[in-house]
Amino acid sequence: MLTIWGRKNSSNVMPVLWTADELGLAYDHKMVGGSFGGIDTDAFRAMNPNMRVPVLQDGDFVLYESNAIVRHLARAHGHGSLMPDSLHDQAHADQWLDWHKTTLTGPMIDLFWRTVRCQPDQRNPDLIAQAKGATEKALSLLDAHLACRDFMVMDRLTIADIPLGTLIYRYYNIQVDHQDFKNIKAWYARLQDRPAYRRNVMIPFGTTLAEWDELERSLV
Ligand SMILES: N[C@@H](CCC(=O)N[C@@H](CS)C(=O)NCC(=O)O)C(=O)O
Repeated sequence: MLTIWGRKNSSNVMPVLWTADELGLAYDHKMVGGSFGGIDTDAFRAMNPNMRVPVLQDGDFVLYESNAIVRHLARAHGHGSLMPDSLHDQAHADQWLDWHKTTLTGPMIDLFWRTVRCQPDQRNPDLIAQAKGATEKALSLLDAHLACRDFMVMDRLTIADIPLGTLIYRYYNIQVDHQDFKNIKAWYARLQDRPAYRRNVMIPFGTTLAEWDELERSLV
């Protein structure tokens, strides 16, 4: 039996839960990290010395790094669905998974921490504007890529859509003015048609640190 470790409101855990759900996998879920704790233990450190979620455990096999877990689940269970068939499509999916981590995640998470996960009196409008500008610079490129396709790679949902689709929910639910990205919006609507996206990604996170904490406590 697979075990997925990590709190449901983490943008790194969500892609793993969404992938497992799309593939119809059975798994045991351990809500650890954040206010749930459980990652500062010898047992958890033995699985992930970074003391970060998510972690996938399958008997003696243990894997950390969210995008590596998404790739592994799709390789093991998702040929013909989440894992593209051809080497070229697989390479393009890898390209977008790397782009997600190296280009979009930094500014997007910066924007998130400077708005939602920051005490209201500590918010710095200049730094928020800077993070929003950097996020939208990256998103302009994503919008251009989506101009002539329905999904990131191929004509169906693949692993390339999953971590990026997770961050897009964050972007549209942070209380800032949103740039009018027509192609991203259409793709986001396509993702929202999927029950597994709604179940695993569209989890309200509030607009303030107090709301974030309260919503985290209400997760089961
Ligand atoms: N590169 C790692 C980053 C993992 C990470 O930073 N996870 C955060 C949650 S988003 C974490 O574990 N924070 C500590 C906590 O939740 O207690 C991955 O993609 O898996």
